[in-house]
Formats: sequence, C-alpha cells, structure tokens
Amino acid sequence: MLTYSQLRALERPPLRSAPTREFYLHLTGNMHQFIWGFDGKKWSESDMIRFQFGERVRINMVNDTMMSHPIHLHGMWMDLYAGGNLDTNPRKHTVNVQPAELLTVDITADAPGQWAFHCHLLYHMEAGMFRTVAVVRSLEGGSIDANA
Ligand SMILES: [Cu+2]
Repeated sequence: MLTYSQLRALERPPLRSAPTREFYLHLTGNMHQFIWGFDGKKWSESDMIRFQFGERVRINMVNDTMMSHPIHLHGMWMDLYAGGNLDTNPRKHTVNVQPAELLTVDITADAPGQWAFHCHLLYHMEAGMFRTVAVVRSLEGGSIDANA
C-alpha cells in the first residue's frame, strides 16, 4: 500500500522553514451518534484557530475516530511533514488522515483573513467537523482584523 511518506515534491516550494509553533488537533466523533468535530467540539462550540501572519506553524492531527477524514484547509498550503526534509515534503490542500493516525503538516500563514478548515466529507462538516482559521496580526489578542 502506498503511503504519504512515499510522496515527494518535484521542486522545492517557496517559504519552507522549520515551524516556530506547534499544537495538537484531535479529530473526534462517534459513528453511532453521528457527532463529528475537532477536540471533542463541533464548530458552533469552538473558537477560531489563530495563526499569526507570517508564522510557520505545525499541526499534529490525531485521528481518534474509526473513519478516515480528508481534512481541507482553504487559503494556504499544508506541507506534509514526511520526515523532516523541507526540500521534498509535498504540499497539499487536503490531507487524508487515517483512523488512529498521527499526521503532521506545516503551514506558512501567508494569507490574512478568515479561512475554512474542515473535513471534506460534507456530512461530517455539516455535523460540526469544521473550524475557522483566522490569520491575525497578533496572537496576543484583540479583535479579529479580517485584513490582518
Ligand atoms: Cu470526516
């Protein structure tokens, strides 16, 4: 079986560097009750995920469910972390996270504003597996400036 660790970028995309911040995001849900979300919360219960404009951030996605989830980020690339070679890690807009898998992506927050971040199975998205990513000037707080 082919895996993401076998994928290589043909040429080095721009803006590659090591992340300066990272966090874990759990993909959560229940097939029987049809509840889906991130970190045990559906979208309406959750806060925005904030990126600081220009930062390089790592998300460690942990799939706690028994289904695979194609996780899609609008507006920015996700560089698959495939062993630390920043030259050849492929970049994707959607990554498929398998059951019980830890999948790591690095993102350059180069797109000010608010972006959708969600499971691309639309019935999971509608059940709550959706977060808003806000690329802001400062992580210190203050109002969300859509123009960062
Ligand atoms: Cu899903």
